[in-house]
Amino acid sequence: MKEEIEQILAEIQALKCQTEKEVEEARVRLLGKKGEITRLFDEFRTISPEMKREFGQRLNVLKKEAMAKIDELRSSAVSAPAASETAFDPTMPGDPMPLGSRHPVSIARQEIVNIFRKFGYDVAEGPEIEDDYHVFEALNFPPNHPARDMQDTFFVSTGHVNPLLLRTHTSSVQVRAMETMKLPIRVICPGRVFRNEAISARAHCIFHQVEGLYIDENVTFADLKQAILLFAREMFGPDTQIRMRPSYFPFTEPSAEVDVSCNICHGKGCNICKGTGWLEILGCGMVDPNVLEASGIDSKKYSGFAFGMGIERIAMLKWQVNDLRHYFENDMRFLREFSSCVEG
Ligand code: 2U9
Repeated sequence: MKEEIEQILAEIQALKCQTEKEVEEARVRLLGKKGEITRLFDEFRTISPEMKREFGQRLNVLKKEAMAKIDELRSSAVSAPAASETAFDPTMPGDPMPLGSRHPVSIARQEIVNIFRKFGYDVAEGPEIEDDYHVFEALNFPPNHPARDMQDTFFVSTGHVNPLLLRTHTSSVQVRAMETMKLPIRVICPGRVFRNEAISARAHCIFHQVEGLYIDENVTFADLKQAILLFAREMFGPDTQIRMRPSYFPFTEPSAEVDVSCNICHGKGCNICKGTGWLEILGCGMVDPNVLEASGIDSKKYSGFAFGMGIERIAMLKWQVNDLRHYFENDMRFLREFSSCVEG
């Protein structure tokens, strides 16, 4: 028995295993029900009491050594790779990659821009962080106009003559176009704008606009009305009617707000148009001579019209979405509704 114990001890010390499976096999061979150490314990029961004292201690040491070695080997062994890892088949087709879809605001912007491109307008973009001059001063806003108030505008820097701010409309892009482009100008400016507004179903502090500007000799209000009518019919259908209501903006004179006939009830009155048969879509007007002169354009020779619309509002009317906040929350259930929309 002594030699056997010495031999198993040497075997334990030399034992090496790579995988968890090999460790388990070694454990069964040494300590399992029919293992070598278990067999020695069985033999131990049959030996004389004098020998028991000597071999009892040796056997206990052997068992402890074996258990410690198995624990040590188990903690360093690598687990066997899963069947799926070993059976990788490079000829199998890959997992399908789910494709996203265009955001409805992006679809509506593209549709509006494409309509005006067809009419011969160029597309211009400009900075979202602007200066007071391009957002307010060049557009005939008096110094104390409420839009300049911190309640309405997000200022990036204050205390300067020409502070930096987040543009509240894309009109600043048209001002830059007037400064840099040769006349006549026909330009459309899509972009993101920022207003210090409480978020609700009808208002948001970030939204998107498309504004347009046309300056040439002899541009009249009749040209403006025709451009808006053609746009409305392209956007909302060939039977669409428009009506203009007088309005006021610092940068246009005269100014108007434009409604289109309700494309849901066709003028009969429904809850989308609140029973009126009309839906407001944009504001417009003849560019104020002060605005032309501020950018160095001779207002005696040239005249122009301008218009502006909120893209979210157009998209709400087009797809009958009743809460503006849907456009900003990125709820997949909402976005998926537009996956089959193709812009015109
Ligand atoms: C220049 C001269 C004139 C752009 C215009 C509007 C009328 C207008 C609003 C509609 C809803 C903005 O998104 S909204 O809140 N816009 O009503 N915008 S005329 O007039 C300009 C722009 C640039 C140089």
